[in-house]
Amino acid sequence: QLDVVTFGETMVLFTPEQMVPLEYNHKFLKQIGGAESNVAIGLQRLGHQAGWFSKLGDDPFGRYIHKFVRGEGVETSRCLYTDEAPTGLFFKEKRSSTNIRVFYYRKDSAASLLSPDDLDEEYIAGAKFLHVTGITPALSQASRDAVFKAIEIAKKHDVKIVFDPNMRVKLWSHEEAREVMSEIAKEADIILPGLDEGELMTGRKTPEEIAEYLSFGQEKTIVIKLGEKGAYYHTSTEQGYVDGFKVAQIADPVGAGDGFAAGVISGLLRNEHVSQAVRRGNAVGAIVVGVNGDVEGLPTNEEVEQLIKGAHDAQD
Ligand code: KDG
Repeated sequence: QLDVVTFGETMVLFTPEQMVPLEYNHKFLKQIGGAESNVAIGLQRLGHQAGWFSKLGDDPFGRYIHKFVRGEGVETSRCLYTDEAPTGLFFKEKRSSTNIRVFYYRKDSAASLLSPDDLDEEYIAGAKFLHVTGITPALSQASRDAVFKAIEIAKKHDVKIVFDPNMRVKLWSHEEAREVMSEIAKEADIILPGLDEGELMTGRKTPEEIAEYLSFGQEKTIVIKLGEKGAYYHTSTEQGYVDGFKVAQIADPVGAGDGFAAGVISGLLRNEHVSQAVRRGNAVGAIVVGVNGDVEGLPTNEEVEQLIKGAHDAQD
C-alpha cells in the first residue's frame, strides 16, 4: 500500500556553477525540481512508500526525470508521456546562497496538460494521504480540474488530504491564487502554509489568527511555517510553537518547504504527536538547506533522528 500519493509538474533544473547574473554564467549543473516529487523523494528517504505521477514530454528530459524519481524508489507507474508538449525546464540564478531567483520555461508544458482523465481512482484510493500543492492548479484549467477531482476521490475514500499552498507569483495573480487556494484549504485535512501564504488566504496576520481562520471550525491540522524560527501548529484541541534548528550554513534554501512537508507527513505516518511531527518537519527543512539542489539534501531517517537527539541533548 502507498503511504502518500502526489502529482504535479517536475522540471529539469539547471543550476549555475557561478554566483553571477544568469547571463554571465556559462556552465550549469543538470538536476530536477518539482515540489511534489521533492516531497515524494523526501518521504522515500525517511522510510515511507510514496507514489508520484506527472505528464512528461516524450523527450530526453521527460525520461531523465522519470528515471531519477523512480531511482529514488518512488512508485511512478502512473506517469504519463505526451508528444504534444515538451517537458518543462527551469533555471536558478544565484547571486548569493540566499539571493536566488528562478526562471521558468514551462508555459504550455507537458505537465500543464494533466487533466482529470489522467487520474486513477483506485491508485489514489489506496493511499493513506493525498498531497496536493498550489502549483498544479496554477498551471492550466485542466490541471486545476485534476486537483479538484483528486480531492473528490480522496474524500470519497477517506484518504487524508495534505495541502501545501506553495504560492508561485510567476504563475498566477494574488487574487486568483487566493480564491483557488482557499477552496482547496476548505477541503484539506492538513494545511502547511508559510506565514505570507496564510496571510494571502485569510487576510489575517498572526499565526494564531491565520490558523483559527483556516480551520473553518473543523477538525483540521494547520501548521504555519516560520522559517528559521520553526513553526506554529493548531488542531481542534491543541496549539503551540515548535522551535526551528540552527542551520550552520545555507547552501540553497529552495526545497526547504517540501522537506518540511515530507517531515511532517512522516511524523503523522508514524503516529507521532503533532508537535513531534512538526519537529521532524523542521529538522528535514534545516538539513535540506545545507545542500545545493532541491532533492540532493533530503535526509534519511537516521540523519533526522540524530539532529533531533543532538539538539535535545544540548538542551539538557
Ligand atoms: O519547492 C521547490 C520547487 O517548487 C521548485 O524547485 C520547483 O516545483 C517547482 C516550482 O513550481 O516552483
